[in-house]
Amino acid sequence: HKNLHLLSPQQVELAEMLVEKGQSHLFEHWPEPGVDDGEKKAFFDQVARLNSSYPGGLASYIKIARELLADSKAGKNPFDGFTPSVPTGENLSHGDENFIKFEEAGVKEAQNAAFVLVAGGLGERLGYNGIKVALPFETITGTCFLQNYIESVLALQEASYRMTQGGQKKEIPFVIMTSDDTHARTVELLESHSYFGMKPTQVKLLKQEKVACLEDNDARLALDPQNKFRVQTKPHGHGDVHSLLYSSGLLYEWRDAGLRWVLFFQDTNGLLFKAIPASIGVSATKGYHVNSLAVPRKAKEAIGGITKLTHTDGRSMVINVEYNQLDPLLRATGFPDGDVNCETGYSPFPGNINQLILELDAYIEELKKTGGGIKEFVNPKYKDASKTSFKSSTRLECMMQDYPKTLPPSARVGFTVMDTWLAYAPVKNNPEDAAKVPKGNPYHSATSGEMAIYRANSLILRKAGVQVDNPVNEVFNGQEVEVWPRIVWKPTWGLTFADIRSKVSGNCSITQRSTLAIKGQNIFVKDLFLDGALMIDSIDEAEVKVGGSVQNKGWILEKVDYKDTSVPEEIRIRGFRFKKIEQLEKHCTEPGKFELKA
Ligand code: UGB
Repeated sequence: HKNLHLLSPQQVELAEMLVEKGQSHLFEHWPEPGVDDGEKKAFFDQVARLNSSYPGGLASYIKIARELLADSKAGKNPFDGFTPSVPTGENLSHGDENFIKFEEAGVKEAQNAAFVLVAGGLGERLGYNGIKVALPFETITGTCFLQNYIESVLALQEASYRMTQGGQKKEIPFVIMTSDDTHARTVELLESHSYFGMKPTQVKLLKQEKVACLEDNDARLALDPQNKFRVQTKPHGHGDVHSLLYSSGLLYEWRDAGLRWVLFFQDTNGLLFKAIPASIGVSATKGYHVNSLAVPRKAKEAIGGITKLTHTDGRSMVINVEYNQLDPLLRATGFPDGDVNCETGYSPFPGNINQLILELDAYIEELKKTGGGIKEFVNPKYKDASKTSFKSSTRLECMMQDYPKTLPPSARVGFTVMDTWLAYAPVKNNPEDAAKVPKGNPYHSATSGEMAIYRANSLILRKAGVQVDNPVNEVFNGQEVEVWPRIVWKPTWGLTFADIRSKVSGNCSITQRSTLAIKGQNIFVKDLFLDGALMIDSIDEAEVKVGGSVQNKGWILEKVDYKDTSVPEEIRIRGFRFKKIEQLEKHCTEPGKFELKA
């Protein structure tokens, strides 16, 4: 009370609300007026931010926290009354007629889509010091994830326009959700690379705020251990993306511009855009309000399971059950073995890769009701079985894939299963943890993430008729991986399978020790024999035919240990680097037709 005169009327109101909600411990230690007054004001500035950035304000946050903490203490099962079963969805097989048909439909429809990248996470499991989107997704060209995403969206935009000639040329909106942990470095990455070729106005950044930490079951807010004039805060989770999009007004802008789809995706999946065209095609053809991308899941893999939940009262929904909840849910509902593989060698529940396609109109209608608020959860780490105190403060969290939980039964919620090799290779685990992953389960590391790009590109070229050598097995950073020929291309070269098939012909073959980089839209590979390294670069106005026999010493994969700090972090976390001995390099910088016959 002695300090009240320091505060504005709005801040006084906030202080009263906090006292009323059992939070007076936040001020108990405050000294006399005149001491630390600046800090006291800063405290209220922070509280005002925490209040305004949460739907319903702090009062609502505290109320929900008390309820969820009470449920957690009582051991209440969040799936009470629900029985899980395996849902049916669309299963796509890369390269077959159906897949090609969906890809074509998807590219046509892509100009009516907006892309939203959630990149507010620090990636604690990976432990990388930079932001994850700045990591190279492959180290032949050193292209980072963000560049790959932006170039893929631009390639889709062009391809979509080409397919609907005569229509208006649209820019596909690209949104990045950041947080205090990633915002400044994301802006810096974009600005220092001229937005990787995208117009700066086409990119929008939305920053998520952290939420207040809770120190006990009464949801008393925790003070920051470093500064007793601040509330401690932690990330609220990727679910924030919905309320941020809604409050930004972008959804209405997009609807007015005639858009139909919003695609959400994560920070480190270098394969993702190989699956995007076909999955937009599925959404458009099936008229799905919600379409989640999935891959076959190994039991206990750290990806959620897409599950049909049927309630005793008759309700049912198809929803992600997060990886830490699937096992207890199964055990509690008559599956005593829990999360295990079935006879196929995989979990019967498809694995959620958190790539969602939402139909814009239905999305707006839902968000009008919820404001984008997503059902939250709390995961306190208790000191002991009495569950009365926590080891460290906790907070409410939410996940973007929980969006369908509030949808009416009439909503068309589906999912699309693709081959893992085509669609999913995230970089989430540090080398030490990856090496401990049970044999047969994916590592989800920088090593496996990059090797997966080479495998996918090799397999796709094989399907397009190229003779690509088999891989060899090698161990990097304690992880055994398949090493395929190292092949990469720019998204403008091969966005869809039909594109790729139209660009390779004749008798082509690539040996296992080869490295190939195709960096130009109109590069046509015919009768090429590659045994070494070949890099071709061309401007869009050039048409280049490449063939003949290329043989050189090539690029060698050299092992590096992740503990060797003399090697840059983004390289040593993969366990290898390229030693460039010899290569054939061609740059076509003039418009016109060229033939390169080695
Ligand atoms: N992220 C944010 O933008 N803000 C946050 O506050 C937190 C994260 P993780 P997670 O596909 O592999 C998810 O940490 O949460 C971004 C799904 O829940 O990489 O453990 C962050 O930057 C799970 O069902 O993953 O697991 C990143 O881009 C499964 O599908 C994204 O959110 C799994 O991903 C995911 O964050 C998967």
